[in-house]
Amino acid sequence: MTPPAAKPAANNLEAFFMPFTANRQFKKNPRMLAKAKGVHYWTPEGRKIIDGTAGLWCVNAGHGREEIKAAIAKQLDEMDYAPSFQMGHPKAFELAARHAALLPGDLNHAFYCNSGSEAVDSALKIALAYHRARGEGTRTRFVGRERGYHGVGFGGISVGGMVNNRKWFGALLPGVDHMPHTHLAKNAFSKGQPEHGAELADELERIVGLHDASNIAAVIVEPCAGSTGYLPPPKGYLERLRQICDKHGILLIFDEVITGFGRLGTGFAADKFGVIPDLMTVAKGISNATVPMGGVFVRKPVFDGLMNGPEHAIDLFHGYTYSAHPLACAAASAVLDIYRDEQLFERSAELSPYWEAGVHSLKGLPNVTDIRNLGLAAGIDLAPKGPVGTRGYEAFTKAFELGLMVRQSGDAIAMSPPLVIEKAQIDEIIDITAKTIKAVA
Ligand code: PXG
Repeated sequence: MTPPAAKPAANNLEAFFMPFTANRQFKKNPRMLAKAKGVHYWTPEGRKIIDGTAGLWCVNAGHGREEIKAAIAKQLDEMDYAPSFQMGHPKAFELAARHAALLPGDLNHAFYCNSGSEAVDSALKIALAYHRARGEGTRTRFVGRERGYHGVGFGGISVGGMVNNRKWFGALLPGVDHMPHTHLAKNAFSKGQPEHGAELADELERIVGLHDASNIAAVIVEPCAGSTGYLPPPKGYLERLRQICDKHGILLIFDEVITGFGRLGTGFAADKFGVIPDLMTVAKGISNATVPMGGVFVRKPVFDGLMNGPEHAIDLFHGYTYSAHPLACAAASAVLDIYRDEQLFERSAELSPYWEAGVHSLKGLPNVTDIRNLGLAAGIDLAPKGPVGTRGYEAFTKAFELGLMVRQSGDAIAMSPPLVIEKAQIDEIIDITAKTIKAVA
């Protein structure tokens, strides 16, 4: 059958089953984006929207980067696709070596996939296979955290802790425990890392006491929780998790899908906090969202632990058709050049105090119950009005109407502008956010 000709979007909204969207509501009153450049989007009618969220926390180097476009186009000319199973192409090896050099400590092997969700499931599987390869195959349990977001695969929703992402889907992974989240009322309006809550890491000891470490494969946390409304870790918390994992031979996985590639003013949260996980998941900023890509960075001992089988045998029975896709590798390499040449991680650090002052200036506006920030991102809690999420959704739509893109999680709004943002544009974001908050009072 000849595929039907595409109709203009405005006449044809029905067929697209939109992800994480109130489909019927959206289609009655759509918010369309048609063009993007730098830190702005434009609607089809030509209305300019400042991108307060780097897309979905992913366009760290700003939109429409010519260097990335050129690298992708060149790669497409040279070779559109090559398999990575028992074959290779140079860009994959080049990219992995560059990532290894960029990452802290001995996080020096890179496994590639196509999204953060795949990265999480890959990391969980690597953890299981590693323990089994060392003769500790009883280590099958995972520990996640309440309010954690680790994508939408069955592994990710099982270790994740966001109720709506779990409750609809019945068959989660067995053998998962959750530590408590770290969103404490007594930390309200903290600037940067909050003072209270390091002791919440000790919950891991309680879980070890319940199951015994010999049954636990790994702990996974976002070093700074993103989707739940941006929760920087309490001072000392991640250090304590690392110590407890070391004591019990449990692998520590940092999900850096949001924090990776400059969001916190360092390459990775691991650099920021001086805590090196055994496995790190990334996506989003790895390719500046141009070509979908995710990855798992693996410490040397974990990689080596999987290299002990017969040399002719496959080391890990896991991978994707598009693992290390040539277009993604070309894009990711061009992105690394931009991060380096424009010193964007450093820029993110330099702008952070200005950003912090800006977001905390919103304290005192109606219904603002907490403001949190770290690096170039922030979360603002608004007091609920009726059912959870009502005021948050109103704020999200109001901001869009006023020319700003924010993210909503329940009644919290989160912001994470591209790292190329200018101070005057930060002022504009704060100004529109203030107007939005007043408008939804
Ligand atoms: N881990 C973390 C920490 C994430 O933030 C994923 C895994 C999954 O990545 P993929 O590429 O499979 O979507 C994410 C994704 C939001 C929002 O509004 C956050 C994400 C995705 C969409 C929206 O906060 N994070």
